[in-house]
Amino acid sequence: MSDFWRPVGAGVASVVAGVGAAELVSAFLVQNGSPVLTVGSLLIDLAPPWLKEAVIGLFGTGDKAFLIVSLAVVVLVGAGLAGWLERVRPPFGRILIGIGGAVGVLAALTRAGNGIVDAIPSALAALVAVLLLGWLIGMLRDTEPTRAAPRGRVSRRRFVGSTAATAAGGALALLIGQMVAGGFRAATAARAAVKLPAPQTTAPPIPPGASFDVPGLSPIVTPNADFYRIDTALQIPGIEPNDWKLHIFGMVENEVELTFAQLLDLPLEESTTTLTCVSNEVGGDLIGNATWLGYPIRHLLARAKPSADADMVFSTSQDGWTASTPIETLTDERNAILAVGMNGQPLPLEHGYPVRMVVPGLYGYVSATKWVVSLEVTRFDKHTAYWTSRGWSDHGPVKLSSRIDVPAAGRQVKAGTVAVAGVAWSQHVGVKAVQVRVDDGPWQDATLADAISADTWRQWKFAWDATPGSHTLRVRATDANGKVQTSAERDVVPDGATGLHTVQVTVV
Ligand SMILES: Nc1nc2c(c(=O)[nH]1)N[C@H]1C(S)=C(S)[C@@H](COP(=O)(O)O)O[C@H]1N2
Ligand SMILES: [Mo]
Repeated sequence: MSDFWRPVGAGVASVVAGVGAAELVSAFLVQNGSPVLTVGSLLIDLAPPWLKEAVIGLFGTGDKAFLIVSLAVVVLVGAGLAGWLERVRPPFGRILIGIGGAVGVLAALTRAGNGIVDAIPSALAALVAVLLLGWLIGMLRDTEPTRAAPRGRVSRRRFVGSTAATAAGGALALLIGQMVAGGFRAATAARAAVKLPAPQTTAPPIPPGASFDVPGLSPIVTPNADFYRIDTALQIPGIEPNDWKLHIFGMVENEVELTFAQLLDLPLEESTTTLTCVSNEVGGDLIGNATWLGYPIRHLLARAKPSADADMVFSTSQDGWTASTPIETLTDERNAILAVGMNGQPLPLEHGYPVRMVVPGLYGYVSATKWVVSLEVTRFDKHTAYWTSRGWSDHGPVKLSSRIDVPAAGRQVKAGTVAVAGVAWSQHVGVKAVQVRVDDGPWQDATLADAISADTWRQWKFAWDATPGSHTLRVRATDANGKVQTSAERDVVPDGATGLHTVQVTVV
């Protein structure tokens, strides 16, 4: 290698390693934050129409491949230039890489629907490349003969080896990142093509009186983008709906197999159900309410004919996660469904696309299997599921609970009438009353919004005549059977937290 190619090689190797690290991280962390594709989509948006048409005219459906190849060439030439610059005019090489990273960050931040995390991969790419370039060019400098070390302090072979290793490591990371992200992208594309059938049975309309207009109060139906997400999936399973199949087996008379197309052909029903995580702390936000489209699991189990001594259904997701659900909650009249739709959309990938379970009245860890692929009819004494083998209770009915949304804890509010509002839930039982207590005063009735059904949370509000000073607000709910929410404080392990949500506010 000549004096020109050595620093150029160091530049290329550093940038390949930076981009590789970023693609790997983006595949796992951001799912769609691939820096190269992000910059590509920025360019597509910025390109003048005549250029787009010319490219499509020349390359047809290969236009995107052309774009990516061109982009790769530009990045590699830039990387080589950065290496050379860093050798002759430091730190301009590293500055050039920084500029490249800034373009990626900018592209990520301006893409529709992106947030700050989507910028992480590009920033990471630049950081890794800058550090590696500094290291490699430093080593290159050390290969020069000096008075003290006439053959250089570092051998050229060592520099070349380090450069090659850097490039190879980067290429490997890039390859793995692409492989991992590929399944996800394919599933994203397939999801966009899914046409959900109209429900045979529509959800009871949400009564207009189910919602109060109080700023800061949780909306009665949680938008998909705001729905809490809890799972063990480091990488979201990317399932092609054509490959999806549900297998019902175990203690049954008939095994049942169901494809996605067959599921969509069944008379689907809509229902609104509030989902809660057992790990939700008192006052926590691991709860959301959605209108689901799906097929009752009881009908599928009726086809399979479970044996009389089965007491549990063991569901498994594509990625191996499992849940054990009491069989009676899947065979009784409640809306336990195999869901394909969430608030009018195919399930979002992170919420279980293409098919998940939703069972009113149970915490998610014993019922809400996302990416579900099999249901084994069995017994609690034969199998333990993912969380139940880690110390959580094997039955997980949702506990009666309530939350203050406004005023938020630690807030300052003005003296006078202050709207206190929140939500209360006891899925499949229903909430009958909510009360608020200010400091050591009496429990006072809050106004309840109309219920959608016993399976959903209910909004409540209370007009508080706030006087200056520091005050404590507490809330408690009463369920449809007249049971009052306990004030006893219990941790989330093993079967859900109890205690009253308490909020401190300063009135000025
Ligand atoms: N495949 C799979 N399904 C899963 C989980 C999981 O880790 N993997 N977590 C469960 C838990 S603990 C909860 S609370 C709900 C959360 O569903 P959401 O992420 O759609 O809100 O999914 C359940 N289904
Ligand atoms: Mo959960």
